[in-house]
Amino acid sequence: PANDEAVHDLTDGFHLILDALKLNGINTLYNVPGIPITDLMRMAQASGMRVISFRHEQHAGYAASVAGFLTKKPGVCVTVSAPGFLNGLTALANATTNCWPMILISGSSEREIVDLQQGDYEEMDQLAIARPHAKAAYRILHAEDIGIGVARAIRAAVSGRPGGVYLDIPAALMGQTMNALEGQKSLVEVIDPAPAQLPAPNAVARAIEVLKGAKKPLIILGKGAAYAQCDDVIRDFVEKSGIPYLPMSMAKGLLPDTHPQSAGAARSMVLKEADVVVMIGARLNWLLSHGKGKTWGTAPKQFVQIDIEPKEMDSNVEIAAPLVGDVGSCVGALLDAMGPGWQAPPAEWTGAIREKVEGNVAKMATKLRNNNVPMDYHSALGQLKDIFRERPDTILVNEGANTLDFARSIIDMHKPRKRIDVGTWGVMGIGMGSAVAAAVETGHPVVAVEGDSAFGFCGMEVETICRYNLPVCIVVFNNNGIYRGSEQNPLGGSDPAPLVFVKDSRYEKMMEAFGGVGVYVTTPDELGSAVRAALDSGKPTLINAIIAEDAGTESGRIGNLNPQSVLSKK
Ligand code: OXT
Ligand code: ADP
Ligand code: MG
Repeated sequence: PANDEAVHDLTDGFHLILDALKLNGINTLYNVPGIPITDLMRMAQASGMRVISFRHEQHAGYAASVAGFLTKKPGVCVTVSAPGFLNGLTALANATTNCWPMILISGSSEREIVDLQQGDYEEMDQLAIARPHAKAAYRILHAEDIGIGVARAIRAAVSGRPGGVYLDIPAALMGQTMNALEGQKSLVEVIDPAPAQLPAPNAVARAIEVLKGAKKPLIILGKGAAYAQCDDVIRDFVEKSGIPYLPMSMAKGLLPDTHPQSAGAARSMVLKEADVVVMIGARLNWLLSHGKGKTWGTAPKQFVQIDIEPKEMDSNVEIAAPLVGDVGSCVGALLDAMGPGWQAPPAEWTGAIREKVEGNVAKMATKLRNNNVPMDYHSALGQLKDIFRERPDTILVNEGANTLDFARSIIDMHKPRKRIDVGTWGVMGIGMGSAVAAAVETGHPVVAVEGDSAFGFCGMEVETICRYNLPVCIVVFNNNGIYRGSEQNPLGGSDPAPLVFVKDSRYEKMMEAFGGVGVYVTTPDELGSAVRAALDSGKPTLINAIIAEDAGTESGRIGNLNPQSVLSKK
């Protein structure tokens, strides 16, 4: 055994991992503790890091991914081996799909035993399993490699198209020792982890030519544009060009949804009629009907696309003017190249859009003021729309089907990166992890508007919210089920239909169980008061908002994606 003095000169894997993260500005860890990472989490907290422990790794992982989206630094999730790792992997895959930087660090069993499949405690070849779901996957076997291993993980997560990175840390690594001074020297502070990527000048010139030829131009802003945190440049480009813009859901608020150039309330019309479409940090995936078909009308279209990922170009349709680079540099270059005296788009185009927007907004407004009991989505969300206008710094987390789709179009966002939702996969269960990360990373209050099904995927994390006393107000839109709670078992047996839950479930009591505030509301006024009270107090609150069972539609606005049986009609 080393004498006291010798131990003083030593560092170990535990400390090197934490020091490497802190050296790179990572000061928060989202985790679920257990063998072999328990002491790592204790030491992290003792060293001044913020350690947020969840009840299930999936939510710790979603929190890390949302931290990545909000901060442009990789959010870090730490899990135990095999089952904990797999729980976290869902979130890592989701981060990669959404292009958000995240690092999943999982403890693992000993290689010698795993590789011979000798049945170790929580044995699993985690590195191999993570690789196809991550942007990169690494394992560190020696304490002296921790500095480089963490640096690689960080750079891989945030450079180019951001994504999820897996970092495997075998249990034995944490206990390995080395000379403290040598250890400190082995750490790497990543220099310029996400370097600017400038577009080629001829690519900029080509894009300007295409834009100049447009009679009905349209800008589409995606969550890559929100991630880029170059809000002023984007605003200048939109305003100087005079081109109407359509925000994808998590790009809402990049410019306020009430901006006179917003075409959000004329979505179908602008997609059909536009002749030149400038994509900024948005992909032509399913959410944009792959850039073709009925949604896009019959008029010929040209696309200008700004993306940091070269392979994104021509992924679904031809891109007339690809601009490969980071959003800030590309949009900045377009702004410069536009020069003075840029011609605004024809007034027939912008005027027609304005007319459509105003018509749709007015039509919507009449639905938002009803006082039906039980509430419908419109009357409930009308209240929340007012609250977000009054308190524009509040972060909205949103999931469900009808709850998601109605909230997206009804609640205006007024500032960038205030809306976090189900993202590219349309995944349920992101709510509580996202709410925790939003509160922890920004300090702003959070309102999580959750379908009752969506909430069920992550509901146990209300304990986490209470434990850390976070300013999170959860509103469960309780319609007794998935899409609608009114369905019956066609055979009339005692089993309920597959989509329905226990009637009149008292979700608010879950919050009370952990010391938070629970409220049961049935009217729009009660809902509005309860949310305002929650935001004023900053106390963890769950509002069980009763929505009419039959107010929703199958799959919200994407019912067309359900396969149809010719044999049975719904
Ligand atoms: O222009 P038109 O006329 O077309 O009108 C559009 C806009 O112009 C207009 N608009 C406005 N009008 C007036 N004023 C304003 N301000 C305004 N703004 C817009 O409104 C319309 C609509 O506008 P929008 O939304 O922009 O346009 P549109 O056409 O909808 O856009 C298309 C899309 C595809 C971009 C958009 O719809 C979209 O982003 N959709 C995302 C959908 C999505 O991801 N859904 C979630 C998944 S659904 C399903 O998979 C569910 N599951 C299965 C499951 C999942 N997902 N995950 C896991 C892990 N397991 C299982 C489950 C279990 S949902 C679900 C649970 C559901 O039940 P809940 O209880 O949770 O929820 P409830 O349904 O509430 O019961
Ligand atoms: P949305 O769902 O909002 O349409 P997507 O997730 O489909 O957005 O698209 C985001 C796109 O933004 C991705 O193709 C990604 O490569 C790109 N992206 C992310 N960050 C940047 C950045 N800083 N600069 C340029 N492109 C980026
Ligand atoms: Mg529901």
